[in-house]
Amino acid sequence: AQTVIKRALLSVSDKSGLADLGKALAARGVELISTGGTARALRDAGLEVRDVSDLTGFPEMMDGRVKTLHPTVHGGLLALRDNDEHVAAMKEHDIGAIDLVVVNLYPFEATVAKGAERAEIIENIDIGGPSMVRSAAKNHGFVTIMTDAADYAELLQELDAHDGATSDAFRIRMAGKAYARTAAYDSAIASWFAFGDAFTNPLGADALKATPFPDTMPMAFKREDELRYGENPHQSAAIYVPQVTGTRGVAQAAQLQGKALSYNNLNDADAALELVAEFAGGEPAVVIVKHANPCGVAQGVSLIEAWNGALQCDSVSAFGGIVAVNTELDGATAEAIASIFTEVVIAPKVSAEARAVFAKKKNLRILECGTLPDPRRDGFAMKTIAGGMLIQSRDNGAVSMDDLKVVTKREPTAQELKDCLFAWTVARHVKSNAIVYAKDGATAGIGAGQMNRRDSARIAAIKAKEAAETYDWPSARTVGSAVASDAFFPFADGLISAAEAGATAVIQPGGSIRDDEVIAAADEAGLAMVFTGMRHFRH
Ligand code: 93A
Repeated sequence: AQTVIKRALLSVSDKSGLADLGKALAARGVELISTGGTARALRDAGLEVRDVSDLTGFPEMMDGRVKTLHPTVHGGLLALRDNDEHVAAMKEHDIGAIDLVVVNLYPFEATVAKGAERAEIIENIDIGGPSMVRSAAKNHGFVTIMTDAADYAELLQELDAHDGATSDAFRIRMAGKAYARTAAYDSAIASWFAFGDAFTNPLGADALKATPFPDTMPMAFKREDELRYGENPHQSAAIYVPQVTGTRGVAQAAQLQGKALSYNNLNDADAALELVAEFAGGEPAVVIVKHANPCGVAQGVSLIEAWNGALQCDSVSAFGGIVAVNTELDGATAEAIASIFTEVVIAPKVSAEARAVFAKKKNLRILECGTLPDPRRDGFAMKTIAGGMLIQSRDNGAVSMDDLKVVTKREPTAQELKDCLFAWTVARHVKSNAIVYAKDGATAGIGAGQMNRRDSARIAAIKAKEAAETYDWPSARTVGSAVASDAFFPFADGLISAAEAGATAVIQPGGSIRDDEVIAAADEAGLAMVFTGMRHFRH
């Protein structure tokens, strides 16, 4: 069906492009009908407009809550023009057909995002707008629905190409887009009710603790960017950001320079930032990530010292790495980072000196994230599986000194305990099975992603040995180190491997049915071992 567009109803909160569209429609002989603010904007542009209130015989009332919710409007949108009964009903009730609807909705998402009070947020839940959008889209056989100013130009091209009508294909595409918009809009509202921040949530802070897994998962995300490709060049990818949460992280970081961020860059930068955020407010810290696993982590009295400590853990893997720091990035550290091939650097702040250094490396991607994300925040982690999606709460659990239980004859020394907690902090950010050796606030060896724990322990030790050869150290840094295991040692073999590498202290969750054997092996090797009672699998 090709309906020549004679009457258009325009009702938009975002008035960009409105005057031009109104003029273009009027020039094509289309009658314009509009709500209060939209009508005013069109009149200001010198156009003739009929008020909706004139059409309905009702004034806009209740602070605008009821403007277009009327049979004259919805009958004009929903009537099937080729149905005799519908046409007769239109005639009987003096309802004129509406051929084109241009609507965008009250800015609910933006109102939440700006931290408005609850009453203002509620007032920005649009009722009449989505109703018109849905009516017009349902009747897309006859009615054209426009919900995005970016499509106005194409609409005019359609009218010119089809003698004042639009093509079926265009109306169908715009109808699909319209329902995607109302679906996303209601999702944003539902997510605000479910998880909105503590100040604006209708139930206050406690609502955040209420059952996090509703029967249907309201999640409203909007596309931030299309990415060149996904994990591999034959995959496509995009980045989405949630519309109503206040959490900030890699997705909100400002890119100061460099090539466009890839899917892997973003994934790795996220892993690096989340780990370095564990050291927020502490000594300067550096994390180097490769393939979403840290290959070097260190703290130091200065950032450059931390960089050297992190690099020395595994300088081979650091090639092409993603670097995150927990404090303002200074010029000297920037020089050191820029001296090896690096893909991405992310910092809360990048000093003028550091910027000048990086400016010489045009391709290097530099991100500035402002504040560091809170590692202990609530939230969700999602993963798709064939035919479904797994959702879990974030791994935000943490242990403190008080939670640690010494299980060996020997107590760890104060330094061993410090190294244990450092290794443990890193291990939770390493893919399982994770084994991390640490000494004096730096990782000495990292074993990641193996299918058994003993192999992770051995791989980490091999890397430490190679580092010792590279830097001509008398021994590997694993000698006299603390070793962390993300989950319990199911057998003594992994622990024995760690002892052979020179570890003197162990931190692990405990809880294996063979804990006794593992503890006995630790005692025999003279190790001190603490249990955390908490596991940190990461897959
Ligand atoms: O308050 S509403 O839910 N009730 C309505 O009947 C209604 N009709 C249109 N919101 C309604 N609208 C919305 O008003 C539109 O979706 C649009 O966002 C806005 C345009 O108002 P104005 O023309 O006064 O700027």
